[in-house]
Amino acid sequence: MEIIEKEGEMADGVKYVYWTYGGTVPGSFIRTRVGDEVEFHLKNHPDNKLPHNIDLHSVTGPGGGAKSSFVAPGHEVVFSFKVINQGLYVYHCATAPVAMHIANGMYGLILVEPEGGLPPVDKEYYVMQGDFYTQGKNGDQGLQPFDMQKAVDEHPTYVVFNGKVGSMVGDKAITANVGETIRLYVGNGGPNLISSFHVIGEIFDKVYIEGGDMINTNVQTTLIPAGGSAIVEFKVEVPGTFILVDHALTRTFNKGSLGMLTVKGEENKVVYSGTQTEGVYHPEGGTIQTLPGEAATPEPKANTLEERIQMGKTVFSKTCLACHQDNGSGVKGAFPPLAKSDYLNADPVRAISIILHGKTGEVIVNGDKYNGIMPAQSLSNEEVANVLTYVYSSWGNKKQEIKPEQVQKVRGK
Ligand code: HEC
Ligand SMILES: [Cu+2]
Repeated sequence: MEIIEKEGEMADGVKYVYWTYGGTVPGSFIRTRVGDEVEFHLKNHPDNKLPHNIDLHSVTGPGGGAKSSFVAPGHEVVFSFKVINQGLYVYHCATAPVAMHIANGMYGLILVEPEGGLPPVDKEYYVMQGDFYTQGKNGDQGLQPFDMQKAVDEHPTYVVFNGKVGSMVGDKAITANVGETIRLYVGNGGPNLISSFHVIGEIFDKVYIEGGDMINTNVQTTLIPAGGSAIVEFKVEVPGTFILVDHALTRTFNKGSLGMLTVKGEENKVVYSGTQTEGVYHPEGGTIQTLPGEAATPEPKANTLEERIQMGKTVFSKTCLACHQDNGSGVKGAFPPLAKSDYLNADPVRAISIILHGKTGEVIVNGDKYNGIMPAQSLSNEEVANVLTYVYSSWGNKKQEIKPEQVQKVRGK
């Protein structure tokens, strides 16, 4: 294994100097079986600036190998060990300051399979969470140096899977087909945070707790300690996009720990129906009630452009404001702006579709990238027309009226 110190991208426009095992964060996945005798070669690239070493949690011996593997730039060390205990183990650099070496990306996983190997599955993936500390704020552009004080305070700027924001989303998402069983080797490099690992829309059929051989079943969220791991397995029954998160959710939505699993295949309406009916819900004692048999109050309709804008404003305040903000400014890095949005103005049909069907995946709005989740909004054709007309008529957008008939067309597709 070769240690490489190199500049990479933490997030769009945010550069960071990573220290890596094998050029990637996490480092190369090492696969062994109980009883294997491993001869380990650790090389420190001559262009590197620092000495490093490796502590493999699967090694029984002083420092997990750290003592025998200390290596200066331009050198190679060799040591041997026998893997005695099965499990999924973290390895990491243990050169002082250890937390800094880890915070710069020096960790990975080594699997020790039981005799005969783990039971077969259809797909296996490697995911490792880590927390990163930069001198600038989240999203500050350019090369960002490591911030020791933030690390000491345990206030990461980024919390990510596989070394960077967006490493597993969009076309980099992990994939599977309906009916397949997936095994995730999940590790947490830390250095500091504990991960509450969860996949939105899935239940883990099996979890090898903490990477050992005790198996728990039917788990929603599994705890992965800093410097620890878990093996999770689940069968995917329905198609869709499943979101991998640290369920400490501000990390996920504000610091980057979000990944995606895209599952293709046939729908299974028994396992998951999709929305079956959607009706008005008025709890007892609510102000407006329609009794069975009584004609429902017809939805008010806008007759003029003015009325449409007025009514659209009400929908906006109730439905969109929480994310896109009062003046349509959005929240940088999380919710794209609707004010003067080039993306919005370019294509009204697409805008209608986003409101009806929701949106995930990367979008670029006014030059800034966003990669969040907008849930589908359950609004009537009239409401969608009104709210979009309001948005188009506000904040410097290209004025235009959207009619309920246009919304119906997109809905019907
Ligand atoms: C829960 C938060 C949330 C709510 C509520 C929400 N959105 Fe969004 N919206 C988002 C996110 C996040 C994106 C970006 C999605 C992506 O990255 O793929 C987005 C994207 C958009 C876009 C395309 C990008 C742009 O800025 O032009 C439009 C248009 C939009 N939303 C309009 C609306 C309207 C209108 C409403 C109310 C009916 C609404 N949204 C409600 C979160 C939200
Ligand atoms: Cu190191």
